[in-house]
Amino acid sequence: MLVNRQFCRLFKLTAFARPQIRLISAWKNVPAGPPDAILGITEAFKADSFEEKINLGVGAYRDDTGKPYVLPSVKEAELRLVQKQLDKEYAGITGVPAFTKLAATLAYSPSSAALKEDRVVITQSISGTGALRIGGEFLAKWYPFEKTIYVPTPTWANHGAVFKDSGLMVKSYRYYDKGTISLDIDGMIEDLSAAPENSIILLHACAHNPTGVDPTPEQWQAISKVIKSRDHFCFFDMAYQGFASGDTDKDAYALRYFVEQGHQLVLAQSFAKNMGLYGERVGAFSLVVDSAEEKKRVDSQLKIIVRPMYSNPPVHGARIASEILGDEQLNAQWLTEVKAMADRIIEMRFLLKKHLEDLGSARDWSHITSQIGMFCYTGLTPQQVATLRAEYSVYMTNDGRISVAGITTKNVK
Ligand code: IK2
Repeated sequence: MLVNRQFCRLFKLTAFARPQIRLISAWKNVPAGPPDAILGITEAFKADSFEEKINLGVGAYRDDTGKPYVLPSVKEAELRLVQKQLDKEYAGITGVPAFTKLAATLAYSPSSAALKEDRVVITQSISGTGALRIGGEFLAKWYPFEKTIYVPTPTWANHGAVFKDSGLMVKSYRYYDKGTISLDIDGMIEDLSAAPENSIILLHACAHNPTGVDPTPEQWQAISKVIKSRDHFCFFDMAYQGFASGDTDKDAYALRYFVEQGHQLVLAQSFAKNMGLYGERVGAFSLVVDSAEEKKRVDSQLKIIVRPMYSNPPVHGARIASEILGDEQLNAQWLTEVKAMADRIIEMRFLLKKHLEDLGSARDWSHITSQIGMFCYTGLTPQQVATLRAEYSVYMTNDGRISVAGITTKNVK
């Protein structure tokens, strides 16, 4: 029945019979979508009443008490910001300039020729996901060849959706060998060679999510060679700089090597993990271009892409990151904190492996300690994952990925 407001007033219908101007809801045919592959696990975890439940789903760092960790350097930076009594004016479309300059230096290194020659275009982004999206949109609009991006199998669960929604075609290349629990370097090289020339190749700069398996420097060199020989274009995703080895320079090896080799590339950076700024959404998207003149043109088009999406980015998190990166003493402190987070994860890997062996597991668990970064790709089957969840309240993604940061000295056993 069509019920209008006058009718409701007349018959004193209020809360229980809401006035409705449509006979049929506009959303009647919207089907329920599946829960997010990663964040859906946190929802299920929260609903579990078992006291000793463990969430190894989402890739967010926890301290040894299992609590979210605010880095002391971040707390100090926030105190300094409060004392500065800054205003809350809009940032420009490409964000806080001090932040983007420092973010580029962190990624490409202070001695980067591309930076010195003013050939790096950069914009602040809504964390790493936003950077990937800006990159996807830019390539979909301006990449002059076939707009297909090749992502590793497996890859972060959100990559496909981000790039597809940006307007790119998404295909995959072999990356991980389940049999050897290591990099399928031959399969990867073969697939990159077989991809049509000028394809876009997504590369995880370090701490590959979800496998925790990174190429060695020699393997990166071979990858660079095949990419060059096919004139492919690289899209680096660096969401974990510092988290893999505890050293931000070491973790930027692949990116810097590719730039040195003359690859024109783009980069998505996130400060969610290495500064623990998850909810502040601090990131950057950058492109290494040919000249300072080209930089100006590309920069103008980046602005045209960002403006209708979210106008300009939030300032607080970017100011925190600038405060840390721009102050020698605070930066040194932050680097020791990044190292401590990476070291705690490494320690938990050793403990987990040791307990499995002490308990008499006949399986080879050496991959727990050979993999790096936040995640361990355990090799557990979806059925085993379901059993762990139903019978022990241990939550992880269906592919058997665990966030090692969710393990503590108290719950590891
Ligand atoms: N790229 C990769 C490879 C990532 O892993 C992430 C963060 N993923 O974290 C959640 C999880 O896998 O459990 C991102 C990009 C984007 O991160 P953000 O947008 O938070 O900076």
